[in-house]
Amino acid sequence: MAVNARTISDDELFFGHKACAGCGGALVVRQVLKVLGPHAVSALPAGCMSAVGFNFPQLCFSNNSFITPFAATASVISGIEAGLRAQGKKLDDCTVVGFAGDGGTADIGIQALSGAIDRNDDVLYVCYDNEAYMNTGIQKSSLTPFGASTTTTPVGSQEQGCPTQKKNMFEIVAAHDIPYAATASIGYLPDLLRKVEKAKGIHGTRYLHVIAPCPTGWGHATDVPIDIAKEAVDCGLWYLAEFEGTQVSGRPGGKFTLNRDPKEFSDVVHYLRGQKRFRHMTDEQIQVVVDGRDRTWERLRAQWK
Ligand SMILES: Cc1ncc(C[n+]2csc(CCOP(=O)(O)OP(=O)(O)O)c2C)c(N)n1
Repeated sequence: MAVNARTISDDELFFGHKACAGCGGALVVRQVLKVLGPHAVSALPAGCMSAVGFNFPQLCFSNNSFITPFAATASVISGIEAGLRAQGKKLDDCTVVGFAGDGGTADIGIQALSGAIDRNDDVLYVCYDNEAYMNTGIQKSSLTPFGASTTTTPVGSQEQGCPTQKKNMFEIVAAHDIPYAATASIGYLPDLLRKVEKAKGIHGTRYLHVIAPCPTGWGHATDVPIDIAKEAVDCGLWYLAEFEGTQVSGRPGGKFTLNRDPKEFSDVVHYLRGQKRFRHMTDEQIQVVVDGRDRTWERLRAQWK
């Protein structure tokens, strides 16, 4: 039975999935595939997007799409790319794209990703960052922000949420001198779509890191993920930037561009208090967050402007 008949519109490639209401990750997959088109070949590791997208017989991808082992997103897209090239396919027409969560990218998948960038495989890697291992019940990853309550960093007499700072994946990836990398937010969709379009037109490895709120794990209403993702940028806890490596920029070592530099940040406390995972945070913990933000922006403004 053709269960994936294209009933919505021809550019919708990811629909009918079983993601929670308001899932930011699902929006990332849907929007990126819209730009890449039906010949894109995608691969997704264990994580929410494969769990909600491949429920046989209700398969929710209209393009060719694969599930990979948890650690192997970048290895699998490298293999698909090699296979397509061996068949004489032009990768301009069929972008090979991986979609992985923050755990699948910054923890277990980082070795495969680093290897793909080192080989400059002709693939696009998209990390939808919901800041924890959501599919298995909200465990801390290395991209969980300081203070966030998760099931492995609970709040109680001994612990006050996540004790570590969010790892800076964008700059780790840029340090490989990758042809193109960018950060994005579902709160700034036109910026995200522009970056996907740009990545599509570049050969070699490309990386997009998109902040994607998760109402279930972050503890906010299902109709506000876009607002929360926008607020993350506006209050300065997430920045929108691009990196063009030597191959693209022509500048040895590459070039960073800050896409948005708010004159004034919106209120961090408002951002934190709007999410259950941060509601326990003390004034001291909030000050750590604000000081970290200010130090980051001082560095960005001094180096990238
Ligand atoms: C080798 C291995 N270890 C653990 C798991 C269990 N597992 C499946 S999905 C998942 C969480 C994935 O988290 P993340 O990559 O952040 O994506 P999200 O679920 O948030 O979309 C885990 C731990 C697995 N499938 N394979």
